[in-house]
This record gives sequence, structure tokens and C-alpha cells, in this order.
Amino acid sequence: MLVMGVLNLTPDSFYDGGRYTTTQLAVARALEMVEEGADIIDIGGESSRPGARSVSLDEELARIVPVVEALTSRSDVLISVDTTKSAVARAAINCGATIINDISALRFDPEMGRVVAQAGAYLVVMHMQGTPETMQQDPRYEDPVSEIKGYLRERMDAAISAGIEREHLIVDPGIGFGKRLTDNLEILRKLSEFRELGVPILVGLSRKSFLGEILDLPTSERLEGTIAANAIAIVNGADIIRVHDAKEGRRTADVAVRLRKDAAQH
Ligand code: 9MG
Repeated sequence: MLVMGVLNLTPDSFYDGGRYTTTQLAVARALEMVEEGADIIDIGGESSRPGARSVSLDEELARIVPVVEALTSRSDVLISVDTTKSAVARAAINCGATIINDISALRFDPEMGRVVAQAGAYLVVMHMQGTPETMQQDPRYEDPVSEIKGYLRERMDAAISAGIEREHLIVDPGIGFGKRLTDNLEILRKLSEFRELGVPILVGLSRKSFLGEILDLPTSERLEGTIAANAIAIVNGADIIRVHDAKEGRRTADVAVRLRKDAAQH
């Protein structure tokens, strides 16, 4: 069970945007999350929030590369880079990243599959209905879990055709990416069905708006909701949780994994 700590180097991400404005602040936060129990640091330079400003290649490189370089020189933690651009992925891999978290699942950049394959890196294949601009415009599913599984199977096949090893794939149902509250709840309830895909399952629930809808609280007040949802996700089969709060994520994971093992023995 792995904990992936979120590090957004963006001015406009929905929770931690604007906090890590220098390489020094960003690396300090990454090292703090490692101390708190994060196994992976997921570094992002472009917000995927609906309506977020798109970022040029040069700007994204300038945000990501110095932090990946500095973190690699200070820690052995696994580094993931949250990008849809193959040039950013290539540069990040060249300075030590081993996981590419591509929310478009290779749809936005035709070179991405080849770059990940040639480097022997890992790829997170996430489901999103549409694009970050359109995804929350009246999303609809007849059967969310089977439609999302079908999409993930198709994108896994695209990754394998590009030369990425099946063993290097991680799937993610993309909580909040083109989903209503009811869809997000159904995905969490039936998460174990994604086991059929035969690769690890990552979920990102941390402080997301579906928790705000349930609690009627802003992002700053969604930690307890995040902990509850992550515990359920782990009991239902998640292998990696993506969190802003690494200490709480680690403790949630340790308890939920123990509960999952205990339930399997009885
Ligand atoms: C970048 N990003 C924001 N939310 C995410 C989620 O749920 N999963 C993944 N893989 N990436 C995410």
C-alpha cells in the first residue's frame, strides 16, 4: 500500500496552489511528506481544475525540472510527474522521475507513450470524461463502473501498443474528473471491480469537491472526509492513495490495510 503525496507547483491548484513558489519551499515540503510517510511524491506544474489556465511548455518545464533535480539529489523517494506533455515527461525522467501521471491517459500528446516506454518508466492511466475544460459540463453515465473499466482497458491497450510493459501500468478511475457525486460514490463502493484489470489501483480523493458536496465545507475543512473516503477506498481494494496530507494518509493506510487483511482472514 503506497501513499502518494501531492506537490503542486502551480498558482491555481484547488487546495495547495500558490504555496510552493520556490524550489526551496517545494523541496522542503516534499521532504516533509517523505518524513511523514509518503512513498511517492507527485509533482505537478499545470492545474487540471475545470477552467484552470493552460501552461506553456517552457513554463511547465521551468516549474518541474529544478524541483525534480533538487529532490533527486536529496532523497531516494519515488518521483511521479503529473503532466500530459511528453517533453515535460522526458525532461523529468532524465532528472530522476520514474512515474508519469498522465490524466489524459496518452490522449493529449501522441509522443507520450513512446517517451514513457523508451525510458522504462511507469504510467498512471486515469479516466476522465472529456477534457479538464469540458469534464464537469453535465457528465452522464448509464453504468459508470463498466464504462470506466472499458475506457481504462482501451487506454491500457494503447499504452502496451506504444511499448509500455503491462507491469508498469497503474489504473485510476479519476474521481471528480467528469463525474457527479452519485458516480463518485458508486466508483468507491464498487472499487474492487477494477481489480479485473490486473494492475494496481490508484485513487485521488484528497479534499475533492464531492467531499465538499457531502459536508458543505471548503477545501480547508475536508481532511476528515478525506480520511474516511480513503479508508473505504483501501478496504475496497485501492493500492495507492494520492493525498495532500501525507501524515494522515499514511496512518489511514496503515489502519485500513490492517482491517482489510483481518477481514480477509475471517
Ligand atoms: C493530477 N490529479 C488530480 N487528481 C488526480 C487523481 O484523482 N488521480 C490522478 N492520477 N491524478 C490526479
